[in-house]
Amino acid sequence: MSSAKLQVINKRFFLGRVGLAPPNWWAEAHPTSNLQFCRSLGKISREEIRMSSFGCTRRDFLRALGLGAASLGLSGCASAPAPLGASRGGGKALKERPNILFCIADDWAWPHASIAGDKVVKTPTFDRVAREGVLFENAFVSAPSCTPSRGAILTGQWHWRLEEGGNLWSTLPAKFTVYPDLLEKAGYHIGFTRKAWGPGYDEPGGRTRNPAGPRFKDFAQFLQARPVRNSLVGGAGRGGRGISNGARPEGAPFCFWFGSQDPHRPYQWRSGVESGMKVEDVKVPACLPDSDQVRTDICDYYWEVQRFDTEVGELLNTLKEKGELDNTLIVMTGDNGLPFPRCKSNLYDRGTNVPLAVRWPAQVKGGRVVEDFVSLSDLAPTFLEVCGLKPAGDMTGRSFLDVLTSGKSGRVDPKRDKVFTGMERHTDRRAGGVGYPMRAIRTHDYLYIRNFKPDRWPAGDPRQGPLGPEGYGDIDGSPSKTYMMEHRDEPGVKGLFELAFGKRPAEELYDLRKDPDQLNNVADRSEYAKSKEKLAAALMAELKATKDPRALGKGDIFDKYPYYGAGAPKESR
Ligand SMILES: [Ca+2]
Repeated sequence: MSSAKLQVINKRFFLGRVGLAPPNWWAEAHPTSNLQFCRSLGKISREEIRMSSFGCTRRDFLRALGLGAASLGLSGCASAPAPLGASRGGGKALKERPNILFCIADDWAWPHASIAGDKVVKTPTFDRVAREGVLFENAFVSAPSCTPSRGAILTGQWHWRLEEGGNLWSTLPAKFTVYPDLLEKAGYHIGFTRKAWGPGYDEPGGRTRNPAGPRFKDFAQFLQARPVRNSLVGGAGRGGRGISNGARPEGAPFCFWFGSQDPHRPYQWRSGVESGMKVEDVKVPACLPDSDQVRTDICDYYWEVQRFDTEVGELLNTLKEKGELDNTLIVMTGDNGLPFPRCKSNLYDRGTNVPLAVRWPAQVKGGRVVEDFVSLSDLAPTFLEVCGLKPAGDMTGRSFLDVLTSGKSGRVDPKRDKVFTGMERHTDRRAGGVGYPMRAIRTHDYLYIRNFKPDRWPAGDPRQGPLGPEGYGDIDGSPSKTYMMEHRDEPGVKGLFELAFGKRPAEELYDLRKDPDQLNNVADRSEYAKSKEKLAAALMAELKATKDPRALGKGDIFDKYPYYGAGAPKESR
């Protein structure tokens, strides 16, 4: 039976078994077992399907705001239309703080949106958010892998600072502050639905709930102003300080995380084509071979991108009905690139450059396209500033609220001329369960990658083995992967196969002015020696300044952390 067929069967099994939307993240460490997924879901149910009888009144809420102001150093009230940061004081102004709706797709890459020029995928909601807000062309994840990418978003830190949280299928130690907790302390009603931080386990890190907050069945339930019973609602929070019992206190602003599992694999084969997409119109990324099978696979990916887009559109409609659309800061983005060879789990743009649009008409002039570099680890300090709070002291991300409110397009902040990315362990599909450590600096003209262990296989070991039916485990099982493996010796595939599946030198440099697709490594060419030296120095300076263990000679620790995904030794689960 083919891998694609198995994936579809697995998806149906889950739908019937748990009665939820397809939980694709289980397949992150392809292949895994149904039993294992259900066990992990059961774990979530035990830990997170808990209700608190604690009610939060309006007075409690306002008191919480006051306490938050004292302990967190509130700079003032961001109340429209007053200038941001202006202090107006008083509960009323605090109450008028904006809501935040954070919508994150799973494995959605730039530029796969119609507003970015893609002729096949249709993303009317993203286009609207971008058109009425700000579209960022150069938004990059910290790591092109679910868990560390989401950890960086929540903590506002580079993922290499997050210890175990720098790896896929890990835990996020409780000592790392996350923005939802800070907003909750300041009186915000917080929560998430579907995929938040993860995949991984909260408990080993000392947490009693997902770092994104309490879990809710959906956005409508989250918005209810009365306690919710008999539902997937998170617990009271660690240390007894949590206040969420599912109720939205009257007048409280909210911060909600909508984590779609789209367009993570597996896909329904030919779902895109059967919905009317034409394979001949697909623009195949240059790192992939041009074949009907790959084009069909891309259409299936697009089909799930569209499902995410449609669902976010429904959330916007809900906000409009409640009269809260225009004082809600809405963000649409993705956690890493598309799940295809040399894309996701790689530091090339198709792995790290994600769509990002921000809409907040109360304070942000729309209709703008910004070229500044933004890391998704900048979101946490941005959210905090938007809500009148200061970033936590350990955050390495930098608020881009000034860019949002500048009213400008193009290159706005000269300091935002570069971004950093990195990768530790994705799957455990190398001998010894080690990762493929890399770090990169991306500027407008160059992409420089440092591979710290060039003797290892970037995409996972090629061997067949008991851990999976095929090797190269860091590449999600897919029709495109299968096609490349089966045609690896053919002209038109051979070179691309080597780039995606083969080993790589310690340094890679791509001249984006001549090679925007990042296929020709010029790291060894003398005419680039000076540029390479400058980029390498800037990269290492940032890594050292932010105490990256990999740059301090202590990077092997990342390979020693437990891996909680499929195929992991029993004792580490
Ligand atoms: Ca992902």
